Amino acid sequence: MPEAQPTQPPQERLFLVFVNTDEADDKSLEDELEGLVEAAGGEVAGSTRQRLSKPTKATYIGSGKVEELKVYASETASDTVVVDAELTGIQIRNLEEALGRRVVDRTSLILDIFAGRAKTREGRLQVELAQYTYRLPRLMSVYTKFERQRGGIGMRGPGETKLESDRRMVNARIAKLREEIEEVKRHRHLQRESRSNNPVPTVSLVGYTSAGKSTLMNSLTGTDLLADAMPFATLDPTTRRVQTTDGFTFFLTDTVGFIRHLPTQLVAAFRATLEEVAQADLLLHVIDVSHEDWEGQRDAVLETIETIDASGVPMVTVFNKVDALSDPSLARRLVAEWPDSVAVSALTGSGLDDLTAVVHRHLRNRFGHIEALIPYEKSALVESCHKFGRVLREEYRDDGILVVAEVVPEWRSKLEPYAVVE
Ligand SMILES: Nc1nc2c(ncn2[C@@H]2O[C@H](COP(=O)(O)OP(=O)(O)OP(=O)(O)O)[C@@H](O)[C@H]2O)c(=O)[nH]1
Ligand SMILES: [Mg+2]
Repeated sequence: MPEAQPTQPPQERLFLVFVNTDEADDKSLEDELEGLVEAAGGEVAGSTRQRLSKPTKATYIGSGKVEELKVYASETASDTVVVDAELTGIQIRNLEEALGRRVVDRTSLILDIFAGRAKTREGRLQVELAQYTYRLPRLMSVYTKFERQRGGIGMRGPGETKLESDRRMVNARIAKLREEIEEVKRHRHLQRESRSNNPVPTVSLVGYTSAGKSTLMNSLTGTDLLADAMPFATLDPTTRRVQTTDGFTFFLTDTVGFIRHLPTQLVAAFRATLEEVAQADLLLHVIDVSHEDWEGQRDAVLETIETIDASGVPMVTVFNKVDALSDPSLARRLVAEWPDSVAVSALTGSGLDDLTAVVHRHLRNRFGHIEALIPYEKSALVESCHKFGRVLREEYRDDGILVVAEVVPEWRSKLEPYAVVE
């Protein structure tokens, strides 16, 4: 008997609908959606474009386009249709009925990738919460037709409809997830508090997905994090200590990348993770300057930074992938034009010394100057000044230890009671 060959399950074939893109101008937006489909484990079967000044309520895209799409989808043997927009439950249901196949929007596609990537408990909880909050308002339309069919002899009277019980279940699950995330968050706060007793400054990498954040983290700290051209290679945050050549140390965090139209449910669910970003002392905004639409990506990141209330955190702009630039002078021009920016290649390591110098300069600025007379029984405070700041003068007197130092604000406030007022 011939042995059965192990076979890969066939990949789901997806047909894409780009909305308001132009092949000539928006190639990178279209490539981005294709990248998302591949990251979700699907195969692109084909695509079409739709110009829309105003989406229709029933099907988002126009009725003529729906007919056209039906033909394309069956000609290409597509299992699923992806619309590069956020659809309502009613639009999804109507499109699925008209096309006879599953319909997925941009948000569900991104949520799907996240669901496949989340590894830590917190990451999984956050993704599940995002999925439920996305689905809850869409449950209604899934059951509307079904509910209509249910009414009738023998079906009347008290009792819960399927929709009501499903909704109740989802709401209960959402409440439970929120509670669990709260619990993880409390634990994090405790960790953060213990870190503020040990106030090494923190720096967060932010940037568009695939900008090179993890590659930069690997080069700066010698970690071996996954760096991949696939969007959302990183989901769960990683923090490592970095020591510069002149002995200055800081914590560097690599975290989830941003994308245009990042689903709001995802931003809300990832609040705990993103709060870390908002509380950093400095952000390193990594930009893939070799990407044709790096300016659009930069703007999307700046918008997200605002949504997570991190726009008050000082930021250094890191123009990455300069090794891949066809015009190498671009990097020089950008650095000259943008304050607080550096040009690097996370891959080859060029410019990394400039980067650590800029980081050092920034973090030094946030150190406060203090002159204090510390009683001998509190001499541990002097030790801390050495550890977490720079001691400029140290004098052992009869009445205590006179210290002139530059320290981070947390320590400055601890020394304040002993400050020497001139
Ligand atoms: N040529 C070149 N490629 C780079 C450079 N930095 C990163 N890359 C490549 O860009 C791709 C994405 O890099 P990652 O480090 O995974 O990007 P990321 O910002 O962490 O992306 P996400 O985790 O998905 O948000 C990988 O294929 C890297 O090898 C660089 O300086 N030059
Ligand atoms: Mg990464």
